Amino acid sequence: MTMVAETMTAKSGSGARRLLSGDEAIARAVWESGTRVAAGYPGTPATEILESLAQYSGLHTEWSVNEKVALEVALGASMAGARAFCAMKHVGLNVASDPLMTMTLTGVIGGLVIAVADDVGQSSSQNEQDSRYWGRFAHVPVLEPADSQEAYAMTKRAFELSEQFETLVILRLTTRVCHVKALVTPGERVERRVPGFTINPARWVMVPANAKKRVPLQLERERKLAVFGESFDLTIDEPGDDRRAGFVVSGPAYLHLREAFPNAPLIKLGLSYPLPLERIRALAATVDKLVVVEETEPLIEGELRAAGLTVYGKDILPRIGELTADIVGPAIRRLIGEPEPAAPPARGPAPSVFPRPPTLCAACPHIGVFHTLFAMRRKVVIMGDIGCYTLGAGHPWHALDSCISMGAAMGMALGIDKAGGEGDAKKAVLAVMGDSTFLHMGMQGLLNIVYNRGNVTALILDNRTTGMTGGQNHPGTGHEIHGLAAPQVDFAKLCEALGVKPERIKVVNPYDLNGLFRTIRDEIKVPEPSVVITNQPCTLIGEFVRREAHQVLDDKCTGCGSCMDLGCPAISVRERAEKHTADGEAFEATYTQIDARACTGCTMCVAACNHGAIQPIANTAAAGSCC
Ligand SMILES: Cc1ncc(C[n+]2csc(CCOP(=O)(O)OP(=O)(O)O)c2C)c(N)n1
Repeated sequence: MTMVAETMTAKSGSGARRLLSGDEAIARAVWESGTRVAAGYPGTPATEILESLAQYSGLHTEWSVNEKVALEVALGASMAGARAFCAMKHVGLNVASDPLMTMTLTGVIGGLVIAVADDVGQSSSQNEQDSRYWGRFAHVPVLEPADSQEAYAMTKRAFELSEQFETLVILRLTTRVCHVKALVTPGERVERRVPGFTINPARWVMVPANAKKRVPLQLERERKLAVFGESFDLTIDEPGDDRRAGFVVSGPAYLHLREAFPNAPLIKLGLSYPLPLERIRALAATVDKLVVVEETEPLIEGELRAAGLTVYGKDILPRIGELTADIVGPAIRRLIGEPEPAAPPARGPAPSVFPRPPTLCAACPHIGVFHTLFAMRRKVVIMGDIGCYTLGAGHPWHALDSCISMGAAMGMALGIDKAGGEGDAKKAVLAVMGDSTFLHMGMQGLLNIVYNRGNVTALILDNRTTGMTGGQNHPGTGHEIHGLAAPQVDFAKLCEALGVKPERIKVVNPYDLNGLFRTIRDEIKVPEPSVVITNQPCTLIGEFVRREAHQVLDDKCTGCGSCMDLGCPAISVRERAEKHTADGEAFEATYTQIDARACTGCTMCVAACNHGAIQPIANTAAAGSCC
């Protein structure tokens, strides 16, 4: 029973159909559901949910410092009887898993929905994982939409379920559902009265004596949800007339299966946990073979086998990446002994696309850092982290030796420092991370370095944004989610508060390559924790000031290629030629050029060039006209 009273004071909405991405559709549904508090931390492919939600009024939206905090904010709001929402990418739920695993015991008051987006196919993530496991682990229901309209409808139902069963509900998304646009028919916002928090230690103080009493309730809730799932109307039975195979599908896999087999009987799971076992058994009894079509892990497949059903799944379908009709169709045709349809007429050779590896932007302040670290490569090991700066591991810098999880660089650096040993372990240890990453989970690691007397130099790359996910604000930017002014963290003072000595904290301009080199070189020599903070903004945010573009002067360029080593994408090779040194030794000279449209005049290449061959375009033009 919910304590939340619905007041039905609807605000303006729109019945007209709109083309929305899954993320936008979820935001709309969250708003319409009368949600009062929504929190999250950016992460592809979920970022746009909160970005979109922030444009609605009538609710508090925030970028929290990390996903654990976001979930705790949502729980607090729910405890006060408000509907609450939380969005994150799949790895974010790992971070939030600690409160998750106890919230499942307390349950919720106001409806609480977590949208968790799995990056199936790993377009922008450090791993591929299946968040549906959290539903099983935490004993909470999991809803799996296949497209934007379903994402919208299921979000609304998720709030209702959450209040009906007093449980948080997981809305499991994939990249395809989040980013593909489809037509959605939105409704109107329904305002809801918030009763406020009621003190109730037996419910909210999860000391063992209280928590133990909640476990049977949690299991009973799960049993009731299983019964409910058998008649849940967003789980759909589609009869079909082909009896050779019947399918159990969830999420966007449904669309791929339907494209490959329009007439196959199937159960499309809306609630994919708990499973509607009786409905699935009924389907199994009417078909020759039962096939589970699910992306990534053989989760449903395993549960059906455990329930005594004979099923096919990952023995015929891939376990990695997205499924498509081209993958599903042939695999199932082989299973049921159906010949492949005649191949469509050849369309000629596929157009070849020049491979373009990801790279840092022209004038990105991180370029100076990795150029500098490359120069001292033989003397340092560099624990890296996750953000735009992870590209420092790639060509031409090769100056990042790890990337595991957000904030991990600090702890790993200390581990390497303490382990000692020979070889690379004798080098100075650096930890590199971005400003958002530092605030997300890095600062605890720095505190740990200080506390345990580690000898690590931490580089905090403060570009005043969460660059990797498209430029979201965080407590270091001075702005909140709506772009309004907010208290701004002073990174130097924060590091001092964490115990780093003031004289060991240096703030540097990463475009000043010599100054940066000297600062890092000096700090790694000191046998105690030190911090180097870079202070130039990301080139893609409003704060960045574009200056005069530069060019390479042909008569001064020796073809040494030093400017290319910088890795700025505004600089490219114009011509290669065989040259000879004074000793007659042959070498390949690399004459370069600067794309004036991309160049922002950051001058890093001016410092990298030893021959004065790079100058502002205006200067050289002026010099020319003088003559
Ligand atoms: C637990 C977790 N949450 C979110 C993400 C998505 N993500 C990757 S890097 C990053 C932050 C990058 O910002 P910052 O540290 O400021 O570095 P920048 O990209 O600006 O260089 C985020 C949010 C993630 N990989 N893991």
